[in-house]
Amino acid sequence: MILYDAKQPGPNPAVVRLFVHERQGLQFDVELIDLAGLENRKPAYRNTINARGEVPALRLDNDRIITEITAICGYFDEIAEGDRRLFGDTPEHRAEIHMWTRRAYLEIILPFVTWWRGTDAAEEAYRGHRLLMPEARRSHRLLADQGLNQLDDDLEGKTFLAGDDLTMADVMLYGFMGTNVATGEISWLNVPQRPNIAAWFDRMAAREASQKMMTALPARVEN
Ligand SMILES: N[C@@H](CCC(=O)N[C@@H](CS)C(=O)NCC(=O)O)C(=O)O
Repeated sequence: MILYDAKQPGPNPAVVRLFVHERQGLQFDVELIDLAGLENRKPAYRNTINARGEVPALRLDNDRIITEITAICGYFDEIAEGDRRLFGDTPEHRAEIHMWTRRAYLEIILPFVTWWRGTDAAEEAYRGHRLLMPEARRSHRLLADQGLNQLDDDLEGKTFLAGDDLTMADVMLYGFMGTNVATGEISWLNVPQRPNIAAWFDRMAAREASQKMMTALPARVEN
């Protein structure tokens, strides 16, 4: 099994790395794709790994390719050794984790990523390989703030998004927020005016796995 990870700390690869470090019990090879050199947009990658030109991607032992970070993390959760499942272990818990993962993505991540895609930094990064929407910045900043305000209320009295234990929902949100706060390109994501998110963010940032997610995985993962 091969995970195509990014050489650079993009948020989507960071989500999978964070998942791998938190979940543990996984063994696979890693190949690094150079996003800065647009290796992911070249025919060799698009024709044999991911026609969408995106990273990460997972090649199974039967050569089948799985893309989309929730699908990759979900697959890893099923096959990993050990019983610390991050997608939940009962139908109710699984549903709750899916609910929070989806809310985090739709209400917060998608709006702020769309906002970011209207910046000069995004234009420079994609160099014409993605449809950017600078005209959508204002509305998506409002949407992201609305989602963050709601989450701040929702987190009152809670340790993690879906309760007392870290789950895929936290991995999803922190993978995106942590990488974007680190680059400093989205200064309004984590602010003291949203104290419950700020406390959750600090809790996440203090974890060893969160620090490791900024670095590409080694050529072989055996954790
Ligand atoms: N829908 C994909 C998104 C993956 C994605 O957009 N990855 C970024 C890195 S953070 C990428 O490959 N960007 C390079 C590009 O689009 O040229 C997923 O869930 O995995």
